[in-house]
This record gives sequence, structure tokens and C-alpha cells, in this order.
Amino acid sequence: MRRELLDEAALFSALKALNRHSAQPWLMQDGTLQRQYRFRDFRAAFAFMTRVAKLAEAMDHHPDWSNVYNRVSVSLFTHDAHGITALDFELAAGMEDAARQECAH
Ligand code: H2B
Repeated sequence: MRRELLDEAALFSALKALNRHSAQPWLMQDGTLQRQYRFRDFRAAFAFMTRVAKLAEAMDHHPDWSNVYNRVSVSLFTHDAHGITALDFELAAGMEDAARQECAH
């Protein structure tokens, strides 16, 4: 169920709900859910990634991401479904919690 594609209306309402509490907006681009995080330094960025790694393993759902010094670029996509699903929004919400704990901006 959570790996099923969301229709257009569901996508936009989930995006709106996600962005209600995020400092920088998540965007839908190239069929993926994207956001860039900035942290105080590399250590904080890596601490964020470690928190998210635990969550991703527990969910069996993994981010496509890259890190350069204090920045982490995230792109969420459900490979099995070839698009964005509820799992991507769940992982994004978990990332928002982790980012807050590491004082992302
Ligand atoms: N992560 C993401 N982002 N998309 C998937 O389709 C996916 C995943 N599939 N993590 C999972 C693992 C799948 O490969 C395993 C077998 O459940």
C-alpha cells in the first residue's frame, strides 16, 4: 500500500502538509521529492545522515543523497513503483525531525 504511486491531488496535499513545518521547502522535481539541507559544519551534516540511516533501515526505504561539507542534497523516489509514494513522504517527515535535532537551516 505505502509503495503505491500517489495521484496528483494526493501528491500536492502531502507536499503542502510536509512543507507546513519545514524551514526550506521540499520540491517535486524530475519525478522525485527534493530538498537541500545546510548544517553548521560537516560533523552536524554527518550526524543528520547517521540519524536518517537508522530510520531508512527500519523503514526499508532509502534516500538518494549526496553530501558536500555542510550540505546534504536529498532526492526521494520509490524505485519499486517508479515514482513518489507515501513512503517517500514518511521518510521526508523523519528527515525533518532529524534535521531539526541537528539544527539544519
Ligand atoms: N528505497 C527506495 N527509495 N525505493 C525502493 O523502491 C526501495 C528502497 N526498495 N529500499 C527496497 C529497499 C527494496 O529494494 C527492498 C528489497 O525492499
